[in-house]
Amino acid sequence: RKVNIAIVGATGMVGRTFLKVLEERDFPFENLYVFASAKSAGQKVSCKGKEFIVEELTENVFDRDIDIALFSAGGEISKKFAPIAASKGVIVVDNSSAWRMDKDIPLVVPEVNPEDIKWHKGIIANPNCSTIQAVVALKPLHDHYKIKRIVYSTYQAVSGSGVKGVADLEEGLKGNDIKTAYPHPIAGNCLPHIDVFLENGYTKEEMKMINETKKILNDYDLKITATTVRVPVKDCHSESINIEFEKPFELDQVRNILKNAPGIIVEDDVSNNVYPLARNAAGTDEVYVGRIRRDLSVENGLNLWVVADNIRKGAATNTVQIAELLVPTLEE
Ligand code: 11C
Repeated sequence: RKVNIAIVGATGMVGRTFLKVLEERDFPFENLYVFASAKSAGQKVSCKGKEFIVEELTENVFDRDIDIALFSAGGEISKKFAPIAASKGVIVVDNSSAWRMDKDIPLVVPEVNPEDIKWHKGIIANPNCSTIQAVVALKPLHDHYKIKRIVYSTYQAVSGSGVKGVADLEEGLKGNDIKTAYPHPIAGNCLPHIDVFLENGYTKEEMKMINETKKILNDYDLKITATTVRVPVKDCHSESINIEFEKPFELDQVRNILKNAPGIIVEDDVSNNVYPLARNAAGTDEVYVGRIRRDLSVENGLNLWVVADNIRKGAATNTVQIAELLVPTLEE
């Protein structure tokens, strides 16, 4: 069925990528509406060869016939406008962190827990980028060997901070250390600091990875710790993931499970220097897994290196994939 779709935050980095991904995947929309702040109203964006004029987001915009709205305009906008849209019969797929840990709201990665869209009450949350790529790799292994403990160490791209992060890196590389997104220069640095610090000493990004992983894998017994680091890379988050399983495994079987799992490309041939790289993953929708090897210090331990495009699979593509799951559920 052809659907009417809306984008909230259409002029932002993720919003523009929504348009690109809808076009690339030939998403079956009849009408597309694009909304943003008053500041961006009147701008033109394009999708599938047509131009669309950005309208100011107000409470009334959802009065028209919209089936699905993809939101990426920050948590405050989502908190206010997602319930308004849902109350008017629009299904919201929200890319912000506003609703992710709400127990009445599904948190979905289509390769991992597509069944969770069934219990939505009008809002579905899209996870944090660093969580999405991790759980795509972890899910098939959890199904086979049952994960006991995870240690995440991330190397995250500046595009995760939006245009300011990218500007800080680009200017820094030219020798101009502007600090619009971070408290320290990002060029030539690794900052063990993503989002704000919490009372427990972790950053919000670290706690998002811990809490969202448990919710998506629907396993609150998992023991997880995380250190998230911003690195001077423009696009794609890279992650070292250390896993301890309950059951024993063979490395060949792990490789096969990952090769056959949805959304994953295994790149693991160290004799030829082949392993996932941010520059290769940029602009693609898959999750790349390599450096597959035993953790020799514990029983049933495994190490992985996992890379994905944080703006695409980590945000826009995952949100559009959720919308694709919703299409067959819409009433005629
Ligand atoms: C980063 N993960 O790389 C963040 C960006 O909760 O959706 C996405 C924040 C979020 O800085």
